[in-house]
Amino acid sequence: RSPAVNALSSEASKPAPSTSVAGSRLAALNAWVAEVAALTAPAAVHWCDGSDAENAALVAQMQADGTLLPLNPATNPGSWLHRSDPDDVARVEHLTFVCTSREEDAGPNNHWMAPAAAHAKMDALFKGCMRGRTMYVIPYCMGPIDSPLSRCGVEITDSPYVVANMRLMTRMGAPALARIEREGLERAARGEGGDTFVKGLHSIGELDPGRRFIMHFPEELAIKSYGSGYGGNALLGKKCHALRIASYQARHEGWMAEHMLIVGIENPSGETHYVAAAFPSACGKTNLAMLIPPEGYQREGWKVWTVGDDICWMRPGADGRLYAINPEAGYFGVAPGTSAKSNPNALATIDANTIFTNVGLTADNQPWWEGLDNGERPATDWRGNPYDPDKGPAAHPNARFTVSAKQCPSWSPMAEDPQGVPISAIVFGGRRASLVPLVFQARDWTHGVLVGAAMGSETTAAATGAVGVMRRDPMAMKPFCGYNFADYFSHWLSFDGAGAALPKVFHVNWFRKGDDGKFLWPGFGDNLRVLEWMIGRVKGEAGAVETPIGHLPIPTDLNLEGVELSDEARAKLFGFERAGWQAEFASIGEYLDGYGPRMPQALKDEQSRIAVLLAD
Ligand code: SAT
Ligand code: MN
Repeated sequence: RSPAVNALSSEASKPAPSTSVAGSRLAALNAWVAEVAALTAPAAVHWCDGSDAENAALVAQMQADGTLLPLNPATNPGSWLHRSDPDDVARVEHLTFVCTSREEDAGPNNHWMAPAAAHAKMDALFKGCMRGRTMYVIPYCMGPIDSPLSRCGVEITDSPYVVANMRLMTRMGAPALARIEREGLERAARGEGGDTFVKGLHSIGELDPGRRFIMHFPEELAIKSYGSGYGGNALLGKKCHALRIASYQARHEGWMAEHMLIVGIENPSGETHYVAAAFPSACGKTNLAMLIPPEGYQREGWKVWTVGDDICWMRPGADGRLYAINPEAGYFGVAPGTSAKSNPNALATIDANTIFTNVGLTADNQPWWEGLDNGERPATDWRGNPYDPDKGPAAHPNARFTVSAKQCPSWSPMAEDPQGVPISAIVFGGRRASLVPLVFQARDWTHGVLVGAAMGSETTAAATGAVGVMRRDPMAMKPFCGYNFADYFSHWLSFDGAGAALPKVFHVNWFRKGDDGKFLWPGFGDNLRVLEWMIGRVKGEAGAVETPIGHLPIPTDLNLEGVELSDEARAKLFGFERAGWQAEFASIGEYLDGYGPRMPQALKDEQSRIAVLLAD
């Protein structure tokens, strides 16, 4: 029996009204959808148009079957709680694969499987897996619909939760389909083979961690994800497409797909500098992107504009500068720790029309998480059990909110600009309790690439596995680079062409701790002081001292008015610890050597040069 087309909710069980699954003017897309339907055997096929009516029907259906629980309409209008399977709460890096024809193209930074074997393994899982369910076809566009930097994809899924999240996180539905059709028809008219859109196939399957895989086929622009409903594993436009597949595409097409927030800093004269910053998952990208200036800065007229909080696509413009877009349309942020103190803009953003996943609940159905600190108390934990502090936190440490970017009070209208925003500074950073100072500047682009390549950070709850273990996470892309890191660093180095007006590169560490184990830097809004120094450096105005690891400010180079720092804090935040850096550079050298001869010589030379300076 052929599946019904565009049947929602209860209609899914009615007899099929149509024998065709044609929903597009693009034959290649129809053929792929038909092929997937034949494999997965759904009861119905629904092509998503992204309309309000469609969303309302899906939400009603999810409310009816308990996938979404309504939150208090007085405090959280239009908002919902989703409780995931307790074994499905984060990305699964050990089950995530990059399937290139040659293993060395995936690199030691990825798990690899031969494409034919991976397809066979996944197709066996997908066979008949949508029986009795509706299969949703989601055309989406990453980036403004009319931007030349944007790229499209189609995700097929059996999860209405995924549809609702994709609607918030991407430009989804009819406009995206129109772009996909136009690009596909143009390509066909040119007589070229291949697809212009990324094909993502997803099923929640049985949510069995033993039958869960996230497979990427960059050479085919394809993704197959089975057995998880969690964000990074299931919202395929996000990490799977916009980072793993896009990084591979970007390398071949001369652009960059990065795990970076994009923030605009407007000074009192009305001049805005855009900064792109790469931090690993759950290290404060959302907080920096939505920063609220300290009081003194507000009085002077400083403003902060949020362009993106997680992903940045950049390419050189005619003037040699890098121009960036945020490919996403929403935020998939970490809830725990989000408070009126840490991120008031995020709190304002999520006060309506938000999907919360795995947070706790108060007695009157308000969402609750550790660190929210608004005087409310949790009654129910993220699993739906009565809250008992002895049994763990009320919210899962990786509990999330999904919300449209435009609800953010600091949302930048430039996020819709098809040309993107010019980037003045690139910032790398991680969680480092020791050694790494508050901020330093790379001497030049090559040194900056080394600073990014050498990034280290303590692991967080965003992926399953141990938390707080220091690992190398180059450019915060360890889990997301769709090809060999050695080639990725070569690609980064290749931008240093003649006449390029590239951004200045910096490294920050908001997470330096004192002997008592407490953070030495206040962070959050006060991070603007560090951004101001960076912009001063970009303009050739701010001071710094030269050290083997780069240009370091002395405390008087920053505006620290109103910030109280102990002598220990000053010494550690602004100090250069030669012996520690010698050991760090030995470890960086070993790390680069681990990639063998593919590692670009220029990067190894840069490492050796600094190691020699450190030895003096
Ligand atoms: O991977 S997600 O996009 O779900 C969140 C993250 O880890 O950055
Ligand atoms: Mn991320």
